[in-house]
Amino acid sequence: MAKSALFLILALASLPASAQRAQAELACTPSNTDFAYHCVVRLSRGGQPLPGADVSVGADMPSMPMAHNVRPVKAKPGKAPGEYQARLDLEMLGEWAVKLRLRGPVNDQLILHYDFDEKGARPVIRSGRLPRK
Ligand SMILES: [Cu+2]
Repeated sequence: MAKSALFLILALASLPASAQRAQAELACTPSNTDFAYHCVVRLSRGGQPLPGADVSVGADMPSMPMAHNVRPVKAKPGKAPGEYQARLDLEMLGEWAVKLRLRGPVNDQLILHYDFDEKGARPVIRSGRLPRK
């Protein structure tokens, strides 16, 4: 049991970059329209930028299930490799779960929790505690 677990860990650690999960971060600035943001998605895998992906960006509010219906938008390639641009038309400020659907060099789905305010968006950090009400 312990031996096979160790083997699994070693096997995962030696996976090539192409087999690692994609990672994403968001940088958003407010647009002239209320609750709409210009966002840049940075995709990477194994520490390297991940260009050439088909990226669609959706959003939902974890605290308000079913209350919002933000249609997923297709992101356009951005200025640098691994960057993608999308306009996110959110319906209010607060914590959103941004859902990235990736197709192409990777087929994956990533959920990013970000707090949107008048200035932009910051990742939601949870210190292992229950979410505050
Ligand atoms: Cu809401």
